[in-house]
Amino acid sequence: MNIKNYINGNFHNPIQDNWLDNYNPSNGKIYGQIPDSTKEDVENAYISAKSAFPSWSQTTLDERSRILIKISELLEANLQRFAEAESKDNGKPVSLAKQIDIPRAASNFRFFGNAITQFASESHESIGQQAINYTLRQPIGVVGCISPWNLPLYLFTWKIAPALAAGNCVVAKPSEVTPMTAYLLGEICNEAGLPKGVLNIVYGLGGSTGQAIIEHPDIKAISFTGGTATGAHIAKVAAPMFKKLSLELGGKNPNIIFADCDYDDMLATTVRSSFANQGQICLCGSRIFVEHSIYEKFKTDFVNKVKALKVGHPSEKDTNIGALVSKPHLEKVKEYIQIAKDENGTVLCGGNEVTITDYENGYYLEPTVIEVQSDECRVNQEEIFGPVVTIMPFTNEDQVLQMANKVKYGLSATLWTNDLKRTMRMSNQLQAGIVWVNTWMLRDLRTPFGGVKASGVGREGGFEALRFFTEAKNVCIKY
Ligand code: TXE
Repeated sequence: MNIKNYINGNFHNPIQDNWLDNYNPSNGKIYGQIPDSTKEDVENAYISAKSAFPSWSQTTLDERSRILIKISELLEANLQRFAEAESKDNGKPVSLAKQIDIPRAASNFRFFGNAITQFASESHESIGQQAINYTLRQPIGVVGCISPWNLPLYLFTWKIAPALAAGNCVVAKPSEVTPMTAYLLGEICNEAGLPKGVLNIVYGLGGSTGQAIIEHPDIKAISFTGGTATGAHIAKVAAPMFKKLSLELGGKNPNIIFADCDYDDMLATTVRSSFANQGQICLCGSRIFVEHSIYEKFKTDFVNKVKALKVGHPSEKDTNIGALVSKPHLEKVKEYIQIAKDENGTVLCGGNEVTITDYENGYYLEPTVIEVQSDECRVNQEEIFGPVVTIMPFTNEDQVLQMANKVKYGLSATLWTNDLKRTMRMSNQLQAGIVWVNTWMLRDLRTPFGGVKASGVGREGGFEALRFFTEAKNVCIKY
């Protein structure tokens, strides 16, 4: 199936007629092609967005909200089709896409469709100066949204929905590795009555299509989720043009387990926070630190549970771990397992590729647990972004806090304890944008989402996202 650029409400071949292959990770086969879009395609998308802006930015909140909620309903009505498409493109179990990716993509549209009706700005009376100030929150114009391959539709819509709700028009690019559900979204937007040109989706490589978006002089804001190196590059390109930037980048998140936690809950959740989506979630707790007194017990129980996870074809109902997203990514993750061995880490389970009958060329890897000797080894410092976690014991709060913070990243942290004072102390001191206590990935879309240090700048979610996608203008009236 060939994917086409979605520009001005229509589907177009790329101007140069160059195409890229699209792979199915579950069997390693090419199953379609996507546009290898150039600067000219991006320019067309921009022109379409620019033409739609005057009208869209003046559309009533009621009307914008109605359309966004309609998109959400149509996504829900097409759950099975979208979940299967996401799984085929990404390798994730269909069951996961059905339970998480697609419902959350629908929630993004519903949430921001509602949120915009509640978004208000401030007014300040300058007492004694006979003046009143009020702040306008105006849409920026044409904005760029660039998303990664791990949660394709979920993260794509996480940017697009607030951008549209705030009255902007969008030029968006999904990852070239997982373009399919973005393509299907175009059809749904038409069906929902989103006016032509309000959303434009171009497909292609980061270095060319993505680059054309970030260096476009009139695309004034970029919302990006992806690797830290790409984020740094985008910041460099965007800074001299004074673009607004929201960058959600990599993570190497600590999962800190104290002996006083609810053990069974912790164990079940830790399996999930380690290996959900084949470990390809920026929020996964890939560094597990366990209090010394329960370390040996945890090690045995955790490894047993991980060994019981079924690696299988994404369409099978009992599959826990599907395929990794691409061959190069599989190779990257395998390299890290070798690095761990070279660094004297002990592979407690996993570490090998898995061959599945009839799908021998799929990108399958066993969930892998590595016991490390030092928190400073490479596998404990660098983002692997696959089904690989490290474990090591700690003796006290100060020590684990220091280890948790001693990485370049700062996206999320998970803490397992029933000690309230310790919870408060540690939550204050963990260098992260998000701290989960006795849970993981429990999301409320009103909360700020993003990281510190090399995990990015800016916050998404709730009114933070609506603030990002608007410019504040103060009007001061003397009376
Ligand atoms: O991401 P890229 P990659 C991490 C993870 C992974 C690593 C690299 O560790 O192994 O990043 O993954 C677009 N201008 N994360 O290489 O390249 C690209 O086309 C504009 C964590 O796949 O950052 C895609 O749409 N755009 C992350 C998007 O950026 C450019 C999720 C992300 O791809 C561009 C994914 C450019 N010059 C990977 N170059 C998370 N935070 O969840 C690339 N792109």
